[in-house]
Amino acid sequence: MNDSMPDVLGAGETDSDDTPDDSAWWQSSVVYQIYPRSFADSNGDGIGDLRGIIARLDHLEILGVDIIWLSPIYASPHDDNGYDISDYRAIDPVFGTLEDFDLLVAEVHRRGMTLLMDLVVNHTSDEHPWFVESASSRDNPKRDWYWWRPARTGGIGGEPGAEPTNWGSFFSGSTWEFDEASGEYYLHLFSRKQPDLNWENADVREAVYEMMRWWLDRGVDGFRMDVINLISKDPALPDGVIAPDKHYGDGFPHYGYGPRIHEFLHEMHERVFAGRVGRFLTVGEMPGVTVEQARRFTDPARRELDMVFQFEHVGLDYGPSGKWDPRPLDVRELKASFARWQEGLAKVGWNSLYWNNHDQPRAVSRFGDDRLYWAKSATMLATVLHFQRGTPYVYQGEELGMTNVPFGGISDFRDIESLNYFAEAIEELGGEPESVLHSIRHISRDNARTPIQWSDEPQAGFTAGSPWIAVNPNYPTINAQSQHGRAGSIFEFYRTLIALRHTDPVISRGTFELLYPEHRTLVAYTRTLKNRQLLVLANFGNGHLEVGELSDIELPEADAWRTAPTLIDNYPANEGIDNLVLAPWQARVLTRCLR
Ligand code: TEU
Ligand code: CA
Repeated sequence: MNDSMPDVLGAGETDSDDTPDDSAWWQSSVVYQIYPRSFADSNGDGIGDLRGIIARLDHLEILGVDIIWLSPIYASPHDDNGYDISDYRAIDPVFGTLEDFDLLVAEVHRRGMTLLMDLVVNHTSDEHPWFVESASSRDNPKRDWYWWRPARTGGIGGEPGAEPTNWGSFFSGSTWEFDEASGEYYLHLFSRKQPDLNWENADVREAVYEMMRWWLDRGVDGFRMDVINLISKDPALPDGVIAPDKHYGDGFPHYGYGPRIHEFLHEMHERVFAGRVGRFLTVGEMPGVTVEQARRFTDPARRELDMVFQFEHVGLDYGPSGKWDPRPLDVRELKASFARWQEGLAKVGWNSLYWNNHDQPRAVSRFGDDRLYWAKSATMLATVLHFQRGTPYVYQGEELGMTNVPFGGISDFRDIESLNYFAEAIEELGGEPESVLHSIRHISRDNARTPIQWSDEPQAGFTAGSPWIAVNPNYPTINAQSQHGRAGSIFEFYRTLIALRHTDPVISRGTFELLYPEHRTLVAYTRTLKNRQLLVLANFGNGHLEVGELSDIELPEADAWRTAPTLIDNYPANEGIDNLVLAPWQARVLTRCLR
C-alpha cells in the first residue's frame, strides 16, 4: 500500500446512486457518545457506571440512535479519566465488571443497536505492566515498546532543556519525562502518566491487534480510535519550530502524519477485520488531519478506516495563541470549513459530523445563545449538522440542550488539561489567576463532563451520592424527564432529525452545495439526490433574516422555495409565513422535486 494510489471511487460506496452497499451499513446511522463517568450512577458512589448505562438504554432507544460509542471503561488510574489504560482486557471496578459489560452488549444488541469501544493505543498508562517492565531496565525486552532516549547531546538528564526534543505536550510542559532510575527520558505527547507506545516495534502492533480481536470476539462492533494519526513518529525525532509566544517547539509536523501511518492502519485493518464475519465500524480521531489525508484514510479501496474525526470547525474560535485565547466564531469561516469537508469527501471517503464530545465545551453555549434563545439555537445547530452528508454524532446531554457550566474557582475543575494549563499559565507565564480562569471556564473540557441531567430530583437523578464533579445548577429546568414526549422539546427535535435520516436517502446520500458563503449569519445549503432536493436554511443570529431579499442570483427558483413544503422547522409551523424569512436562530428545511 503506498499513498500515490489514485483516488478511485471506493466500491460504489459514496457516489450518489441510492443503493447503499452493506459494507457501508453505517451511512444512514447516528452515533451516540457516552462518557461513562458522567452518564448514570447505579451504586451511589457519585461516578457513572455500566449498570447505570444499562438502566438508561431506553433513553437511547427512544431517541432512535443506532450506534453507541463508549469512552474508555478499562482499568485505569484515571489520570486522564480513563484515556490512560493500565489493563486493556479489564473493566475498571469503578465502572463494573466484565459480566456487567457482557450484559450491556447483550442489551444493546437486543435493542438493535451496536457498540463501539474506545481504542487508546497511541499511549498506555505508566502503570500498565508493559510500561512497568519497559521502565525496569534499559535492556528489558520491552524497553523498545516505548520511546526511550538519552538527554540531548551536552544536556544533563532532568535539567530543563536537556529533553531529547523541544516538543510541547498537549497537556502543557515537555513531551519528555526523565526517569532517574534508568537515566533516560520517555516520550508522552499527553500527560507524563500516558507514555507513548512505539509502533515501530512489530510486537507492540501485534499485541494491540490481538487485544482488538479479543473485544470483537466479545461482541463489540467496532472502535473509535483515540489520536490514531499520532502513532507513527519520525524516528529521527527532530526538534519543532518554537512559535514567538511559546516555550516549547511544535512537534506535530513530526508525529501528526508520520511516514508509516497508512501502512500501520492498513495492517491493522487486515490483521483485525479482514475475513471477520459481521458488520464493523472504525472511526479514527485525528487532530490536525487535512481533507486530502482524510480522503486517503477513509477511501474504502485502501482498507484503513471508515471515517475520521477532524478538528477544523472546533478550532475556529481559537485565538492566535490557541484554545485558551478564545475569539468569536466567524460563520463564514464555519461555512467554508463545512463546504471544504463536504466537497472534499463527496466522491471518496466519508465524514463524521459533530459539534460536541467529551473534549469540547457545549456547542449551544459556545456557538449558540444558551440564554435568550437556548432551545432555538440548540436545535438550529443540530439541524445545520444533521442535514450534512456524513455520520452525525450526538454527545450525551446534547439531545437535552445541556449547556456550559458556571464554574467558579480552579477547585471546581477536574480535567488534567485545564489543571495543567492553569498551573503553567500562573507559574511559568505569570498569568493573572482570574483572567486565566476566564478562558478556562469558557473552553474547558469539564463543560462537557458534568453529570447527565435526568430529572429535577437531587443531583439531577444522576446519583444517590455526591457526584465526582458538580451537577450543572440549571438541571431543574434542563433535564430529560421534562423533555421526553414533550412536543417542541430539544429531545423530541433530535428524535425527528434522526428519524428523517433513517427514512430519507437524500439526507445520507445526496450531494451538498453551499449557498451564500459570504453571508455573516445565514447558513444555507442544498442536498440533492436524483430529482429530490432539500434546502437547509439556518439563522446563526438573533436578528431576522429575509433570505428572499438577498441577491436572488444565489437562490435559484426562490419563488418555488417560497411555497415549498417544510420537512422540519425549529419554530412552530404557522400558516402563511414566508418560507424565506427566518426568525432569530431559526432553522427550516424545505423540500421539492426537481423537474
Ligand atoms: O483527545 C485528543 C485531543 O486532540 C484532545 O486532547 C484535544 O487536543 C483537546 O482536548 C482539545 O482541546 C483524545 C481524547 O479524546 C482525550 O479525551 C484524551 O485526553 C486525549 O486523546 C489523550 O488520550
Ligand atoms: Ca457508580
